[in-house]
Amino acid sequence: MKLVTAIVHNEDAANLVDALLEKEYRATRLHSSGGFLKQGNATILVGVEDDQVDAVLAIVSANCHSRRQFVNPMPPIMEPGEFYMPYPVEVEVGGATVFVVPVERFERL
Ligand code: 2BA
Repeated sequence: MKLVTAIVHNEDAANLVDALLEKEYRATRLHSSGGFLKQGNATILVGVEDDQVDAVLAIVSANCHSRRQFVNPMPPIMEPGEFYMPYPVEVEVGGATVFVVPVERFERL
């Protein structure tokens, strides 16, 4: 068995969960936030048999889209009288960041 952990954009999460449930995969949505952008995203957990991993990844890929976002860099420490003009930096946030890890034991108690 494997645990598929997909970190996805908030706006894609609902569609992704619906698509997984439609194919009868059980999923858990966690509210998370990215360390870099410090913005909300969603972490979707799906426990599946080994031979279902590729099908789950295909559903993730079909429902999650990359986006360009702007982030304001941290201003440097300024001396009195210095002037700093912050320019937003553009980053591409991927459709999904996915980890597939082995599950040692799975129980529904
Ligand atoms: P964030 O950490 O908020 O990162 C958002 C996007 O900012 C990243 O998109 C990447 O394009 C950019 N970025 C992140 N760190 C950067 C850095 N040090 N320098 C320049 N640009 C940087 P993605 O790579 O698609 O990641 C989307 C989200 O997936 C991340 O949100 C984070 O929540 C998660 N993530 C990505 N890689 C991860 C990892 N190795 N472990 C755990 N979570 C990860």
